[in-house]
Amino acid sequence: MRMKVTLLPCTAQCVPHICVRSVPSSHTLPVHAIEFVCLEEGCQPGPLMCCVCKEYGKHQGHKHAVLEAEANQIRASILDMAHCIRTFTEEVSEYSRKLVGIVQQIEGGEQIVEDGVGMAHTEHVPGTAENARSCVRAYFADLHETLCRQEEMALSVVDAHVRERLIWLRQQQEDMTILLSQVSTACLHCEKTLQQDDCRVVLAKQEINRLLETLQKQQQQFTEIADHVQLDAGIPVTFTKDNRVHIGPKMEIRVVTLGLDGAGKTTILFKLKQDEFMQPIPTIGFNVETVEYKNLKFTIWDVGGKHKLRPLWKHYYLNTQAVVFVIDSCHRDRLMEAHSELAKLLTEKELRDALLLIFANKQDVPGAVSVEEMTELLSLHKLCCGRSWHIQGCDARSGMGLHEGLDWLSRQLVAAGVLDVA
Ligand code: G3D
Ligand code: MG
Repeated sequence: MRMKVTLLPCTAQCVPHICVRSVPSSHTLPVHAIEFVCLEEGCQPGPLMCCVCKEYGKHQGHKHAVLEAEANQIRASILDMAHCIRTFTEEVSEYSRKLVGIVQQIEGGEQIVEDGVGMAHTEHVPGTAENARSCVRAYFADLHETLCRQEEMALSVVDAHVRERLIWLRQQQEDMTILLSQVSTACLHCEKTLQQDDCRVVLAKQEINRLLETLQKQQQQFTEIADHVQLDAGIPVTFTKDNRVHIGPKMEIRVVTLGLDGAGKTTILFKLKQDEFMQPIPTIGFNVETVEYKNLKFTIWDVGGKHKLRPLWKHYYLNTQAVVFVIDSCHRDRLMEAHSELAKLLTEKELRDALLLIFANKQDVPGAVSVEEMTELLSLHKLCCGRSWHIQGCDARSGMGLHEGLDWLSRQLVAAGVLDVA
């Protein structure tokens, strides 16, 4: 489209040296039509040009454009800009609309709906805030229900324990009453015999001997029972992390120790039992030992790790609360084999809830793979994702790191703060 062009007069003193000299100051300055636009950077504040200032004046020799063309170009860019502004405005409006929508979705509100007979009525639409609150309430209601159930179960365990204990104690009371009456009958008999004449005393000898023999036996039995039974009214209670109750001074934990052959499983088991004399037997099938540690009593199954024995591992998984997986840290070329055995283990259904303690053993050997490197090389974070696991560097020969590993296990098994494990 061709724009209508008006040629403006040039009011500037475009050629002052000519104009000023040729025209007296009282006269009007010469005016010329504006036909060009100066393109020089320095002339941007006053770019308009007439043919005189183009040839002789302040724009002499400057790059320039024809006024009409330049004005058209500026009009085109203004149109472009207007288009951009429209798009931008639409975008901002759209965003604002979305913000309003999101606020409404969070807050919820009323909605008009039609019922079956075409009657409109308002209905409350819950927002995401309300949904989230309901979700939290449902979660805690469920948790509360689970806790109540667990509390009932724990109380029934305590009640059963108390009932059995009282039955046993009352039985003991009865036994002691009978025993006392037997003893007093015997004493009475002895006293009577003492008061009798010599013939009767001699004739009673056999009976008295039988009586004394029986008394001695009863005394022996009584001493045995009294030595083994701890008469204590205490009922020590411990809670597991899944809120089961354990009654007794020691909580029993079933642990299975697995790993490739030569990783150090048996050495670890023997080291943990170091206070007792142990016959070093090569692991053909398994070793099983009870290790008492703090308030826990670990029954540790050390299962042979040779290739052909590995299919047997699964027979030891049942009721296992923790798996100790031992890795030989100085045998880099067997790490991938260890990784694949561990990966297999973790897919076992029976070990789904078992804790996993990984012993990176033989840390005393120079060049052993560090705990950090092992974690990286075996991708443990990925492999053990979603279960309670811990990797502990150790040296089974000196025992370094073993108790730290057991500490971690006891912390995982016993509900925090319930029992002093120190
Ligand atoms: P396993 O039961 O897992 O098959 P073992 O493994 O306990 O029988 O140990 C295999 C070898 O590794 C043994 O060497 C043992 O002494 C050694 N070993 C175990 N733990 C360590 C450790 O922490 N450091 C070092 N340096 N050696 C360890 P032998 O020579 O007796 O066969
Ligand atoms: Mg062994």
